[in-house]
Amino acid sequence: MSLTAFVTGATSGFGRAIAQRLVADGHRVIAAGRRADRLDALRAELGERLLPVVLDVTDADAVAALPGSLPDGWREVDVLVNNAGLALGLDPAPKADLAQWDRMVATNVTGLIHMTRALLPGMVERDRGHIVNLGSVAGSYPYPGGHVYGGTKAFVKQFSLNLKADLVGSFVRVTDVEPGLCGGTEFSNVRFSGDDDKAAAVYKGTEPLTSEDIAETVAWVVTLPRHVNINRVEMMPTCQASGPFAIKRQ
Ligand code: NDP
Ligand code: 8X3
Repeated sequence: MSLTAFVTGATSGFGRAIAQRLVADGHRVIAAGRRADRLDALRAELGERLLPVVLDVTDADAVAALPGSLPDGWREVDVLVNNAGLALGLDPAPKADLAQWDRMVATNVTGLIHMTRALLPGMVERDRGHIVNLGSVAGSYPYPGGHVYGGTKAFVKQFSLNLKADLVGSFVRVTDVEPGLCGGTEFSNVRFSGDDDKAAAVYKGTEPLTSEDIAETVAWVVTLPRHVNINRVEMMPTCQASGPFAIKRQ
């Protein structure tokens, strides 16, 4: 069955790979992000089964207007992939930049809930749909400097589970995909404000997850029979594990 998916943050990393994978599998994708040139390139690469939509998920008015503003034939969204998101900084909480904290909340939490609220009613009305959220292992396991980023992803996890509680009895599904260390995206370049050497050092000597691994997971959960809901998928590369408690001894 061919699906119509709306993928936020499709200009880079996971979002782009998810768009590429879903189109390759015969689905149609509304690809959203702020960088229009990247969306145009994706459209040139993938053809008419990809619809580029320039969208900042923190623009509440633009998000609220979405259902009515999509072109005819693209309004019945089967799958929303809430992927747009970012981490900013890794300084300890007392030194962290409050503006960066606000931006993470505005994008990872407020943007994600507004997108969901905009597209969910149509799914419920059609009794068919799937919200796939990009959480993170950072939403379950603490690490120094993870403060607000991890907090936003813990929100995404619990919001996903609570959405499911409201949707039980319908055929609208909810999945939280929670990756760990994943290379080949702009995630760390953004986190370290364009310091590419610092970003590259995060992955040095590792064999991290790839965007294609995440796309594979998304492609899997959205094509399962409608009676199967994968609630959470926690993924780490083989080279990663959760750490021990920190204990400061005298
Ligand atoms: P990238 O930085 O490569 O991609 C992030 C995407 O989000 C870009 O396409 C960017 O598009 C988009 N985006 C950011 N802010 C906004 C906004 N305000 N409005 C619309 N789009 C926005 O990162 P990843 O692909 O690695 O990350 C994707 C998601 O996966 C994020 O939610 C991240 O937290 C999560 N994640 C990442 C992991 C990793 O290790 N890479 C691990 C676990 C989770 P544009 O700038 O064009 O708007
Ligand atoms: C991204 C993974 O460990 O950098 O969510 O927080 S981590």
